[in-house]
Amino acid sequence: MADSVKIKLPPHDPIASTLSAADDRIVLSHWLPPQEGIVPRIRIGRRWISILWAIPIGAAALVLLVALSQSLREFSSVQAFIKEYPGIAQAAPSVDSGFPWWLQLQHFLNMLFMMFIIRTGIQILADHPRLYWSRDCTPGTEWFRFQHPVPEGRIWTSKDDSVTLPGWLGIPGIRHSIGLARWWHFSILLLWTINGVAFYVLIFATDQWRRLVPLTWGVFPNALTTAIQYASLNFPVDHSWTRYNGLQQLSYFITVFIAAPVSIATGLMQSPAISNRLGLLGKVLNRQAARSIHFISFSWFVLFILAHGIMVFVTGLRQNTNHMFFGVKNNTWSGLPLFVLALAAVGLAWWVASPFTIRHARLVQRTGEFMVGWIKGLAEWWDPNAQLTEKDISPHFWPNGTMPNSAEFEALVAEQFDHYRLRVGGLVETPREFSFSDLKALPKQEQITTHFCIQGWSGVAKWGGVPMRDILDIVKPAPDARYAVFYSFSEGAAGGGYYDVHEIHNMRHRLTILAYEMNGAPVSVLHGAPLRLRCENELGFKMVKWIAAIEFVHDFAHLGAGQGGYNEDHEFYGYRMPI
Ligand SMILES: Nc1nc2c(c(=O)[nH]1)N[C@H]1C(S)=C(S)[C@@H](COP(=O)(O)O)O[C@H]1N2
Ligand SMILES: [Mo]
Repeated sequence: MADSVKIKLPPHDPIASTLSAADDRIVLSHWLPPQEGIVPRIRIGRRWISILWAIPIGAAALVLLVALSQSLREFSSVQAFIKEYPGIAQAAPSVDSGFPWWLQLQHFLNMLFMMFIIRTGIQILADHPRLYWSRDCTPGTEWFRFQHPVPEGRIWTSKDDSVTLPGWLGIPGIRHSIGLARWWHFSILLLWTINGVAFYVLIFATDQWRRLVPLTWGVFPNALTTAIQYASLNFPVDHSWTRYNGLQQLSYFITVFIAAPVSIATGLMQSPAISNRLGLLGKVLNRQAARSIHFISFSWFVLFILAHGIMVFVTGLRQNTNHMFFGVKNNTWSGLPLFVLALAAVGLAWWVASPFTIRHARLVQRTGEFMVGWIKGLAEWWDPNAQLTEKDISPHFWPNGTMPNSAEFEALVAEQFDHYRLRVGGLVETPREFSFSDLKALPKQEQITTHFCIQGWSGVAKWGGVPMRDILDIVKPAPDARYAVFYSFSEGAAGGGYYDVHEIHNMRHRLTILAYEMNGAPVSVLHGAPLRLRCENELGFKMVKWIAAIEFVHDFAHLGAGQGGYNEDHEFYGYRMPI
């Protein structure tokens, strides 16, 4: 390249030689060993109840419901009520365009996309298998978990907490494969959202919206009588070609116009760049609240898909598949083969998704970066301005990562970092070494902010340290310096030095600091002493702990496996991670 001829590149910081190459696929022997979770539990008060209870309770409730509905229908008043509200509101306008081809296509795509979205969503959840309402994620305050209680009396990192899923359930099922699951989740979600927007436009451009949008209060009594009729196993007359009954209308409406947008919004609100940007909304609907609502919305989708799937079969498979897979209103066999074909396509995708992801992990990462990298790039420019107050500081702050274990680092700890030197070099006018007291002599900045770990937990702490912009002013990066590389004293989980790359504009942000204090005390070794980065619009893994050196570079392709950081190289994360 022309510019590399012009400028003489300074040699890399010596620590760069500790970086390691990485596999382009998941090699299980290099990966975190598997660890089983437990059957999901929900906390009610102080008791943890296994969700397996839903099976007998649900079955008993179903039997009771059938018996109750059947006896209800004996009453003449109920019969009159059903006659008045037979299932479809009298005033509901009918749809004249049947099931057009675009609706069939969108329905199929939706089915295919949902398979990926749901499975990768569960995979993402398995990386921190606990749900909370409060942003600090203190162990014991969860309302849902499929992991044992957090062990006491030992360091239990968030990686220790992640669990393995079966490969048919999660994508790719492997423990701590959140990086890959997220690429799928976000890329397919982008397609799903495009499909959804096209669906909104098309249903309102035609008369199809009338199927889904209830126009009178009559939808409620009609939904009730539909439920009674279904539950009594004496189904109402089906008019799906032109009009949906009250129950269909309500459940479809909730799915399309409530659950889908709620899922998208609460998904985005789990991102540091977005949550920190939303002011009061980001505080009230903090990351854990958003994550819990995201999960509840997901549960609605799963229940809806189950119920919807069952109804397709029990209310007339041939007629239903003729509607949705062939667009005809008759009793021929035309739709069924296409339905079977569609199921086979989804089944095939289901079958290959996990093995493909394990084998072609780097490809999944690259494709994901291509699909949604631009959205992440845009989000990086959002100004993360959310600061909290002392009373928001979390009583518990999950630790994460692999601790340094070199003799060099131990010696530094033993003499309380007296001989610690932070090297700052690379493409800068004045490379420098800072002693710990040099750094402390610079103006100190304090901030109370939320930490967003990619795995799902969050925590609030007060950080104190040196603003990166002041370091930049001292060393003066050259005009062609585009990234700052942070090298750590520690190795990553699979060996090789831990490092991470940041866009230089993020280094000038007023909340980007090299923290040496946490909650008013020196940062502990567990949390990154002597120095750890705070960069408030990125996910936690980008905030390197135990910083040994900072280097400014034009490009990072030559570092490690070239992906822009240790987790990017080894765990297939993206180097821009504001979402
Ligand atoms: N050197 C180094 N820095 C690291 C890590 C690591 O493994 N090594 N883990 C990262 C991750 S994934 C997170 S969430 C945060 C955790 O910081 P904490 O231990 O203070 O919570 O540190 C980040 N910095
Ligand atoms: Mo993390």
